[in-house]
Amino acid sequence: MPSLGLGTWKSRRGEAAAAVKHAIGVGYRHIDCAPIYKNEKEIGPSLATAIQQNCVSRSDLWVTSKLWNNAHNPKHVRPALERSLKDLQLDYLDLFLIHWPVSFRQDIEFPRKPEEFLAPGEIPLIETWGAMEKMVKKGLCRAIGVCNFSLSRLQDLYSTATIPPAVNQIELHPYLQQLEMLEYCYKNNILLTAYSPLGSPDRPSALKKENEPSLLNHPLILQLSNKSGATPAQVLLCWALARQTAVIPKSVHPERILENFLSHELLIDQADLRSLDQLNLNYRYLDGAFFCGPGSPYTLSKLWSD
Ligand code: NDP
Ligand code: 1BO
Repeated sequence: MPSLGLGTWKSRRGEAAAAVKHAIGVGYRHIDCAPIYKNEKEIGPSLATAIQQNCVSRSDLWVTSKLWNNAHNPKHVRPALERSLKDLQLDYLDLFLIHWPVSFRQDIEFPRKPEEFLAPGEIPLIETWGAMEKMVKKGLCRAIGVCNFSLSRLQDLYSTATIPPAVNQIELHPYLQQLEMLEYCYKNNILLTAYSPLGSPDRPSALKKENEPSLLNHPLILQLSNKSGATPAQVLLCWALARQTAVIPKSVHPERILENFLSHELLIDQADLRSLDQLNLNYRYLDGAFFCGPGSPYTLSKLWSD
């Protein structure tokens, strides 16, 4: 999996297609998608055109998509994957991920009432996983993995799966370093992909807390940016890459798409990068509280606790 990819959450219609086209043009070979981002239909033609015009071959491109929370029933897995394939205009995905360990009723895209959730365990995730394994055998995806799995949930899956998870895509940045997870995944050959590596500043305000700490403006990051000549975003991306995680910054601006991509060529002093390790706050920008409101069968402590 190419270690630096383009994120597409919040890339709006009218922006996502151009962002993907530009990204491929400057050298990205990894695009992170999901049906809940509501832009796979727009991204599909950009991928198809890039392949048809020989900007990139399909085999050099890594496309990830995800199974949304209302399709955990094993019988819904294949139709959901086929829908993403159709929208993305692909024959297979390189990576298919369970988006969250949280299940909804099939007719619900985003629950507003407690009864629209399925209780934890009502569809055991190992059964969803079994259906994902079948998708690999059918050739509809090359690899399967998960997102937002706590360490204990990942260990459970790893010990029971026939095909072990290839990837856990989780929030990772200097304020949320997840060292135990990093060590476990490294030892067990599971890749970690860092999402929200810049602090996800364009999240809708309903998903933001008051007085969130800013990553891009942290004095130490600005200091390292001045010292190295890299931009603050590049410092954060270099930090993620130095930890041997993949990283998928989102941007719809051509100059930032290029700036972010160039991170993997920058040589920032490793000791300077390691100085960011002191910034850990165990702080989540995307803590999943939107799944854990009053009456929900999900709680933050169960979602993340190990
Ligand atoms: P990021 O941390 O990537 O931040 C994106 C924001 O940073 C946008 O506002 C973007 O603005 C801005 N930005 C991008 N590049 C720069 C730069 N060089 N300088 C300054 N600002 C910049 O947040 P995301 O939450 O989007 O995470 C990245 C991707 O990870 C998502 O898009 C998605 O693909 C994936 N993800 C997966 C999740 C999961 O549950 N599996 C959860 C969250 C994210 P602009 O676009 O205007 O340039
Ligand atoms: C609900 C947010 C999903 C981002 O991947």
